[in-house]
Amino acid sequence: MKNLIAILMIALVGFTATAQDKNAKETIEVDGVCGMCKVRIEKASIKTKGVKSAVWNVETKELSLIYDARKTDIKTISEKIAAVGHDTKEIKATDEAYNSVHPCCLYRDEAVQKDHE
Ligand SMILES: [Cu+2]
Repeated sequence: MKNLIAILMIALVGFTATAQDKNAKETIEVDGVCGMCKVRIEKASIKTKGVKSAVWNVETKELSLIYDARKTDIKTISEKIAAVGHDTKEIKATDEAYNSVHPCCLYRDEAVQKDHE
């Protein structure tokens, strides 16, 4: 009987994990400095197929995501963000993409970082 309960528990946990795939929640680090960066980062995330919600916090540099894990993953989302010029922990933006952002958003520049403090 105990074994049966254990099996049921494992099955239940497994089922719950599968059910959550549709609404996977994850927070990743994304570099940026201002409200314009916020709009750019969130837009790039939301435009990624499978992403349901994306909220970036300028203070903590954290991007809170809700996405369908069957359709996309963190790597894909990170690539989309890097493509519009923002570094993520996993994927760095190319210099070309980085230089395409508004001059006040050049977050790798120390002077710009100071400006936004
Ligand atoms: Cu900005």
